[in-house]
Amino acid sequence: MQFSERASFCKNFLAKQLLTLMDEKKTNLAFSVDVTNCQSLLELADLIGPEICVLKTHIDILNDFTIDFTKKLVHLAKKHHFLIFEDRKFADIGNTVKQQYQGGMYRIADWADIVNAHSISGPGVIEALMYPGLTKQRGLLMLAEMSSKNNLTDAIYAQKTLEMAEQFPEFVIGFISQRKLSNNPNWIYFSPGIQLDPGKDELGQQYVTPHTAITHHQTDIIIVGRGILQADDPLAEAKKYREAGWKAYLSTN
Ligand code: S5P
Repeated sequence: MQFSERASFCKNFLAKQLLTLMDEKKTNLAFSVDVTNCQSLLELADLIGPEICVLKTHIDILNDFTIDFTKKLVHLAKKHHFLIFEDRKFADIGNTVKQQYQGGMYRIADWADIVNAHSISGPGVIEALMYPGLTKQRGLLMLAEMSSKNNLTDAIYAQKTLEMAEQFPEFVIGFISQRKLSNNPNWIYFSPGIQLDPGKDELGQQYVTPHTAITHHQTDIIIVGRGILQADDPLAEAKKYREAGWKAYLSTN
């Protein structure tokens, strides 16, 4: 089913917006802009923005963060039509997570369209994020599986995460996973651990190609970090990933 058709099955506004955006912009590439200073992040977002549907951040690795930076990032997201995904991986009890989402110095709920959470602490984490999140038209991804070697997210864990998400379709938009988990077309699957050359890094990360992730594992969005960041020409490399991801999507439709 095409992304645009799937939008009508989504109960969350942002999920519909994302699927429509992907179809219109013809990209299922998410760029993981894992750099440590604000200026580099903004320059890369401006450069790679036209190629992507989602820009993924790790706000807590920036060494010169200011709230003003988030305003500039939101401006770039509007300029290039991408959504901002803060890869915060919330994993605590609901009461703590709610404060981590709305408060502190990062004020994530104010600028991130999408955040993600581990299911390890139970559905309270979703409820905690949902009340502030829905008032700002945000969406949540649940971490059902991880890309790293010997991780603990086995098939039972992934299935239980799916069942937890099924209780909150108005807020959960999909999963961080290595494969499709359900036949319900409303879920959007984001897969990290993607490079054009499969392999691994020295700290347990494992890579498959865009083709394998989308055609064999039936995921939707490829998350690429160092595959683009460490290239001599990040823009040219992003275009290669975009093309590989979109070609694989078209081959399944
Ligand atoms: O299972 C996971 C989940 C995530 S969100 N494995 C991951 O690698 N990630 C994130 O995706 C990770 O935190 C990093 O920001 C990105 C992958 O980066 P790369 O440089 O290995 O492509």
